[in-house]
Amino acid sequence: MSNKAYIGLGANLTSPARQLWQALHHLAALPETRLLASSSFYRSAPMGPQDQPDYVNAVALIDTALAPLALLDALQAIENQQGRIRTRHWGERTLDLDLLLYGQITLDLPRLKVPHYGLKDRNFVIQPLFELSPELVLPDGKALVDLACTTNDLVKVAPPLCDCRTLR
Ligand code: PH2
Ligand code: MG
Ligand code: MG
Repeated sequence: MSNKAYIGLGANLTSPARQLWQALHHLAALPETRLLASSSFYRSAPMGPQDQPDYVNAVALIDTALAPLALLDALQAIENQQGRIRTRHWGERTLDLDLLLYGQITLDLPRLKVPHYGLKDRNFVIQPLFELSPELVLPDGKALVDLACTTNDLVKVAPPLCDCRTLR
């Protein structure tokens, strides 16, 4: 194992918080992977089309031996298992799992860009990431704390999962 990866979780359909809990269980059950921590769950207004429900977002930290593309396949399998249907761009979804960071690796493949392209300008990613790892430094040398959001448009909706061993 020993590749630390951060996964962004988001949902705005069919009991979003329940979708996130279920996704955490699925992450914990991935082969060659341990779920180390989850942030709190945060509610926020939708980015993109406004005629869709609010989102619930969180970030999980895993330790994995899966290579980045194998991990991406596994994340997409979990999305599909939880009824993901691809509709419009930035549209509503039962579950979105984004590979945000994989150690200090930078990847620019047709299927996968790491760090995730939206990481730096989405409060619903930065805030839960900061909750988990306030001292995080991105592969480009930028400290997460310097991206910290000034607006406070996220509302905490669930306490942090302090002990991820209950999900193993
Ligand atoms: N995801 C989207 C589109 N818009 N808005 C919020 N607040 N949170 C999301 O996770 C989100 C979004 C598509 O990935
Ligand atoms: Mg996304
Ligand atoms: Mg996605």
